[in-house]
Amino acid sequence: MKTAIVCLLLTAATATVCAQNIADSAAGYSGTQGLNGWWYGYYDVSGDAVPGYDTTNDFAQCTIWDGSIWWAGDSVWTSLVASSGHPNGSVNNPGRPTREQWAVRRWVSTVTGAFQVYGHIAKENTACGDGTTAMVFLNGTNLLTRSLAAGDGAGSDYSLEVQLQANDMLDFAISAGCCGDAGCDGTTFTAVVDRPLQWTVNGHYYELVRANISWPAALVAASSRSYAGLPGHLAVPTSAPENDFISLNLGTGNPTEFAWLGGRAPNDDGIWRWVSGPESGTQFSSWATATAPYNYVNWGGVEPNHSKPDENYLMLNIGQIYNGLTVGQWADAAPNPSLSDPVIGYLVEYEVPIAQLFIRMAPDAAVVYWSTNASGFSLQTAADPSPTAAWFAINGPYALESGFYEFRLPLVNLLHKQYFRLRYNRPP
Ligand SMILES: [Ca+2]
Ligand SMILES: [Ca+2]
Ligand SMILES: [Ca+2]
Repeated sequence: MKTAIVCLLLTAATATVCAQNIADSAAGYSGTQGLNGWWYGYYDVSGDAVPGYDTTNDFAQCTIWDGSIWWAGDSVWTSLVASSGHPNGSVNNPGRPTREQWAVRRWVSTVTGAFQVYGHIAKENTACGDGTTAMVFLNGTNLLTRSLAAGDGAGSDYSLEVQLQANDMLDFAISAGCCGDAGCDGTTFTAVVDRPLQWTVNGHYYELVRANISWPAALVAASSRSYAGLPGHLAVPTSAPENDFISLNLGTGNPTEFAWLGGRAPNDDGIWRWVSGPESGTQFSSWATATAPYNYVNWGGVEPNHSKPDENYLMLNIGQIYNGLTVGQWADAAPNPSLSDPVIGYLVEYEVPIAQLFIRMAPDAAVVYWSTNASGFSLQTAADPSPTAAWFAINGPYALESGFYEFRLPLVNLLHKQYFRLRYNRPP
């Protein structure tokens, strides 16, 4: 077994952090307050003389540890376990006195810099009640509020890009929801703090996100993330050094662990394409044979062996040697993780957004189209190309086909010369 760990000495902090993981609410859970930076508490809303959640004065520590659960008190439902919590209700609180309390899990930062905070939010008991509300605060500033319907057992992921200083407080709170009914309010709320790792050769950042997720969902989820102002996409290793950086630095060393990459055989014909990032649409493999322009693949053993229907999605071995595949080697997988396709998450690559703009004249329209590795680009037009000209947004709708956005401007709308440009609007 080969494991590789890269340790970063973080500035303005005493901690040396190995690889990307800084904190994990489930893995770091314990019966000791403050261990691993995690604290277990609550906000007694009904007893708060000054309405509103105040990080400094309103967080009270749970005092009862029963061997597996932290409780705010004997007479309330307010409690926390490794991956979930339960609030108390102000209107209906089955079997216990009514009183509004949030369950609050706190992490106190030991690090400084830009980080990702992400996890999953879902209802645990979907049988009754009025739902719950999950919230994230950074030193009391609300970063996220997500209302969960009573029956939302599937829930959803969240990700936040945050700037942290040492001793900053991240609070993950669960309230009884809209109407104070705490029936069936057990709520999954996980939190991971990590720092994507930068490969100095190209400046890109890479991150492993643990999630039980299909390849199509991972493609969307990766594109919704950003880090250091850079948009994310499902990772695309186009060379051996890039693939090595990912597999060595984000490898887990655990048995039976693979992660999604941004490759797919979209037509089920052995023609593999990168379908995320700036390489989107470019072929990289014909069955197991590398193709131009990258001339790089890292299939292992008999892969791609297409042993199941729709085994057309690319996964990377990030664990240990598995069925003859060494760490860093690729295999084709069906879109959903399974025992034979043991995918435990996805790899995100963050890089400077680019877009290429093309214009083609059709008989009835000017067809403006572009490819990009990021959302957040918008099309603009002007009669004068100077920077000070009046540029007008063309708000679409844009068709999206084969990785290209497309907009058709009917010729009758074209007067004289017309110029087009793409603007990147995503906030840093
Ligand atoms: Ca509720
Ligand atoms: Ca890449
Ligand atoms: Ca396979």
